Amino acid sequence: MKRRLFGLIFLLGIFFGCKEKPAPTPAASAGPGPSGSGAPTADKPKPGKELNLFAWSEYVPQEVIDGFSKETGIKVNYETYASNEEMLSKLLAGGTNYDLIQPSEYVIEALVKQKKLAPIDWSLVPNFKNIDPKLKGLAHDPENKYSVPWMTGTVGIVVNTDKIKDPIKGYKDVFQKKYKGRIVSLNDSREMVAWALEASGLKSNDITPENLAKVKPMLAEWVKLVKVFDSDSPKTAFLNGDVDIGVVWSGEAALLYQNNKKFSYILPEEGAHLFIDSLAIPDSAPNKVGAMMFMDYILRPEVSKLVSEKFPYTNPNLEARKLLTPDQLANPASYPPAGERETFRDIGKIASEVDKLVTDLKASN
Ligand code: N2P
Repeated sequence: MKRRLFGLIFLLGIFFGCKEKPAPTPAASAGPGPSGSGAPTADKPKPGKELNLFAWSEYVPQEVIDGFSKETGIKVNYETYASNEEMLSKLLAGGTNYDLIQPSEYVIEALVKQKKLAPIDWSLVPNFKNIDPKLKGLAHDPENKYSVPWMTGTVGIVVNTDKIKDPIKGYKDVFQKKYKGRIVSLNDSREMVAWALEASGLKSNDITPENLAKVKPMLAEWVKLVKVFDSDSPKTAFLNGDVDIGVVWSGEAALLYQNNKKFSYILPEEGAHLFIDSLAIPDSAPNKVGAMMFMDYILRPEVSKLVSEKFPYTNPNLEARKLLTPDQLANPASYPPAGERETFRDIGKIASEVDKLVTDLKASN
């Protein structure tokens, strides 16, 4: 286990530490941009027979995979991960054949800088038009060349209000001694460091050696209070009655709220951030055409609706949103009040320090 973690931190260090590569020559598959007017080619490029999808756990409904396979005859192999860093370390270690990955914005930003993603041929992904324009042209993919938003969301606090009566407003109210052994937390170093920064009045992207040293004592206290670290399915600890409070992905919170209104969702008052998880194609992908077909398939409103039903994050597909029920749209975890929220940025080589800090604190607990 230790060796694996060391390997992960080492790889992240090398990856994020790399200098930006010089501008690439455009890939042969690059087609017109989403707003381009390139004429469709007469012969459609042919996909490979299999598609290797490497995506977050609890995020891609089997029904969607089956529907795609049935229609196209392409077999989908779905492998899961529970953090961006886990995905990156496997991708960078090589020896894999991933056609599609599903990173968050800060990892897309890093992968784009490192020229590790294949440009998308938008003539094969016309349904990109369904994506909320507010999610286009953002810092991680300014020219919309490499990524298709899957879901967006926030990270917030869930409270079982049958069990906890105190008002809970922010991270500091969660990580209190009196709740020791009743807390679930995402098992995610970048997230935890961001919470501690926000709880210290700093910005989630202000990750410097000094700021890491500043939040270390707070994080050391926090990890001692946590009963369950789980990024895959933190809702389970609530449903089993193992915990009464915690910090989780908004989609997990939405499922809890759907199950029982006693599970309330609170955006931390110290500051909440937004994540944007997108599909992207590694430059080494053997089946790029199949990957783009999958992108277009999940962008169909009726398919995207299935994703929202199973995993109720914030759907970035405006046409799909029209198909959701008033109840789904009223779920406060799925569709929180609008607000200016930061997204994580690529922080370069200090990413490995973030991982090491939290990993070490957990190990010494
Ligand atoms: C889905 C995880 C959501 C990913 N299980 C948050 N970036």
